[in-house]
Amino acid sequence: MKNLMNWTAGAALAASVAAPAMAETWDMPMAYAATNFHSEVGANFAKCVTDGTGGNLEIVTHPSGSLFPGNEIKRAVQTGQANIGERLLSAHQNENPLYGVDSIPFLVSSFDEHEKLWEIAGPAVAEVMAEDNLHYLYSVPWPPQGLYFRDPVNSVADMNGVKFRSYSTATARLAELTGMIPVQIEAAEISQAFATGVADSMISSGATGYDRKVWEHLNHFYIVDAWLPRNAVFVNMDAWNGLDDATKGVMNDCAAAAKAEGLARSKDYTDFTLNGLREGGMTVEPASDTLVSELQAIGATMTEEWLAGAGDAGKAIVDAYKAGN
Ligand code: PCA
Repeated sequence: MKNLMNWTAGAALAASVAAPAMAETWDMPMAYAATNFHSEVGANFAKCVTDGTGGNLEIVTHPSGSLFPGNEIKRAVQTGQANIGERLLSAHQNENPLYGVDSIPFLVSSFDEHEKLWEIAGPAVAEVMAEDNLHYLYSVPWPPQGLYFRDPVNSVADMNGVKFRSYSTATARLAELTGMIPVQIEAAEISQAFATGVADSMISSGATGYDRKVWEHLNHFYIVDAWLPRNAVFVNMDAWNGLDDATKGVMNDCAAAAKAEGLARSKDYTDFTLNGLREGGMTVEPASDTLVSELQAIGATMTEEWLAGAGDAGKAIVDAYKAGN
């Protein structure tokens, strides 16, 4: 109900918006399937802006990587090939470690902890985005990340040589440190990757496994709550600067509503999708104590590596987060 009211408030602002000289349409590339909650929230956001500007700024979403594949969306918006887009920022950690602040293993394991971290880290990430010619609008977390395997896994030794679908710098590093073979694959392609044996495992949320019906190929989901990565929505900086204040106001109100709706839906989707994996025939259980402690040791290595790369800015974020907990 609260979310609905936020959306209504965003749309209600519509009436008071002064009309820009010419109506514009902005294409919004998104990487995940139209039925995924991020994509649905993005579609609501687009409608909120379209309605809120009386159609003067129409935003049209293109889910499933149909306009640009996931790994090209950030560059497309930076260079103005698209004015707005959504992307999993941690896939760009190689460009700047701060993009991977949401993927430090075991730093946070719940939505509440994650939101606290993001309150501290978000402004710093927005600054990095501005250097990349992007204006940050809003972001939404995925549910906690767990491990998917075809065969049972009780320890890191069981992972040796397994082909592992990665989606970011941290996921690829996790594969290396556990002796697996990382293959970077966008979510839109994973059903095919599992069907053809290009990969036999991944780390992801219950949401992505459920959305892609991975029970057709994989049998085990181990709950480890490694981290909660975010999808961010951002605008080409020049396009943003070209908007009048009233339109920026509508965008900001719609972004705030989208952020709130996205967080609520991500939380709701967590148990729903883990149950969906069970109904699909998968075993869903906590990882063994051995596996948890081995993964924590690997997580400590990855945390050190991240801190070494992210320098003072990264250390300040982690210190501030830990001080508040
Ligand atoms: N799903 C996305 C990223 C994190 C998640 O839960 C994916 O697997 O691509």
